Amino acid sequence: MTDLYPVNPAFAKQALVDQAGYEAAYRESIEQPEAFWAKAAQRLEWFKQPTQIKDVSYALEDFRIKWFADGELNASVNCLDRQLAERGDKVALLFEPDSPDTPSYGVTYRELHERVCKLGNALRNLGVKKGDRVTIYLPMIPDAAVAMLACARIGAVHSVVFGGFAANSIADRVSDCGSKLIITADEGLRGGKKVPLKHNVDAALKLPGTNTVETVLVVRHTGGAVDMQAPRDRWFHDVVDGQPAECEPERMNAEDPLFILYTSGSTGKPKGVLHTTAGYLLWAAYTHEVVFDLKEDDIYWCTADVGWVTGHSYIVYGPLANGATALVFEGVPNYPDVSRFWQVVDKHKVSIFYTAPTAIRALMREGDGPVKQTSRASLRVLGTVGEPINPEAWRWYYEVVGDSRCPIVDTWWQTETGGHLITPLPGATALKPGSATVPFFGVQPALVDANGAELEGAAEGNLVIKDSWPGQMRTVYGDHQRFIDTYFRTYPGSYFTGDGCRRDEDGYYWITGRVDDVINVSGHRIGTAEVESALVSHPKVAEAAVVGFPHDIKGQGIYAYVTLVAGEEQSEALLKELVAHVRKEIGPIASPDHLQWAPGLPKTRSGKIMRRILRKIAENAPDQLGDTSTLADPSVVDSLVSERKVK
Ligand code: 6R9
Repeated sequence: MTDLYPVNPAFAKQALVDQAGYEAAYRESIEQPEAFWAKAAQRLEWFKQPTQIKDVSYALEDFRIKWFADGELNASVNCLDRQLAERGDKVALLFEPDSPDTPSYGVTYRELHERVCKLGNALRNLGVKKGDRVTIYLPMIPDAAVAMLACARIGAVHSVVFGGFAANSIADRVSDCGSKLIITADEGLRGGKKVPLKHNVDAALKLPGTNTVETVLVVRHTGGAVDMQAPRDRWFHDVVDGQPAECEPERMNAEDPLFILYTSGSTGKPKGVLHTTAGYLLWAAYTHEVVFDLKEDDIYWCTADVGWVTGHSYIVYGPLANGATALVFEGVPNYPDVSRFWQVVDKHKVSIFYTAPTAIRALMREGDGPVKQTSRASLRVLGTVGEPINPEAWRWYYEVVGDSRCPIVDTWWQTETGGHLITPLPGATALKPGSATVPFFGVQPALVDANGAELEGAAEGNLVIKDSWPGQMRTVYGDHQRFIDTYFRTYPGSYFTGDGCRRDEDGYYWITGRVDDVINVSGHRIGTAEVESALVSHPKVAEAAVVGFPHDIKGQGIYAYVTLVAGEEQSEALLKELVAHVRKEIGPIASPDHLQWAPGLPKTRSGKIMRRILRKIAENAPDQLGDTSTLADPSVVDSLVSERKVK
């Protein structure tokens, strides 16, 4: 029997949505989607109200996804101008620096509006026009939100690249979307260490395909020395500070692009997930309010980085469209010590706290002491995102961090979905540790078997979503066919999530993890193909195969099998060199946790690598290898098993 944590009646009473409210709204959203979403769209401010609500077909020969197609609006107006009358002096962004010794400060809605307008004007002066792409490669500082919103204001499409990515990954993303301008900083700071952001941009712009970049704006953050190359590189403050504090917002069609965000898939290079303006913004704002039970006085903190979709939807667009106060944290959970998160919660009286299971597991390992030395009395709602949370970590989060007082919303969603799809509502949904529970309004999940047949009742299968929701991605930038093939061809008529899932007898959903060749490392998606191609780009590597394996803290770790070019010697030094090579090619998040020399890889007679077998060896479960008789050379398996060393 699974544990059930019923809704606290006192919480339900003050909540935006209780159980009856959820059930009624969910039913309406499915039975009368047009009426439901027409009403929901009223939470946005429009230049021109939409009259067309939903225009969707998943049929491959007649494919289209459009929401609010004749409406016009501007996302930055919704996040800023709209708040000025009532909330001009309210703190929009509360900045907590990497070091607790550096003063924190708040940026009000009025100040944020001014900063966004000035940058918007500066970008226009530099020739950035509606539809142009701008790459943002910044640390977790308020300027990251300013940069995103300034793009939105003038109709430029932002592409934020996570600060942990290396030069090659920046160059791939810049060249794929043909960015005209990059906004970066001299350096970032994380856990007391400097991240050479400008230096990485310089290296990226030496790589082929990046010559669309005309300007690099550099925020002076740490004051560290950087090379400024005239006329390309300009100090942000030189270009921005003298600009007028008003900037005419671009009138955007609901379906005009808002941003591109690259994410890993099972094949090839990362895909540019493209979100459009109205549907995305509505989804981010609506879910942010209802899922976190947001109230006017909440201090809301999401620990994600703006380089990921969670930072886009739940640090910038959702909270600001709702007029909330969002904390922006530059640092890491264990610096200067493992009590930092809870110290920050106390310092700023955080009431809603949203983080990843990997952080919870890492902090749980440090024991209850660092948590218990803080009060956390301000906390009201806790959230998790990024990967399945194991029930043990869930209970620790609930009992130790939340003092058995705060509901936990385990939010399942993806870069592609724009915002939460399966999630509890804290005043409406009884919780089960490890389950993302039930669908949000308008979301119709289903489970299918390998042949696409829908499974009824309690079952386990592949998770698909049967109809569109406003926050859905609209295309893969520059490759619409790849969008259709990746998500709509496997199970015709449905959106395929790439996740496996179980549904229990109460209709609760339990995500079991990716069913494709994507590894979820600390909540970050890494494609096995990307790591493999980084490894084989090393001159001494002939072939590589990469799989995920269970990892206590990270959820999954990266396990690489490497075959060397004939004549090259295996050595501890080369092993280190290859790990460093992957870090340099992709970034530290893709470092293999384990690298095993493989004189040969298990392949079928047609030459396909049998990853199923490699996964079992990586898991150290050689007794579960299954049928190996179809291999071209079954003996390679024995040698890999005997060479498997547990670290
Ligand atoms: C938001 C985000 C998406 C993948 C997704 C799934 C996993 C995210 C989860 C979860 C179980 C949750 N995932 N949230 N699995 N429970 N609450 O993380 O987007 O980086 O695109 O990753 O993450 O496997 O398919 P993204």
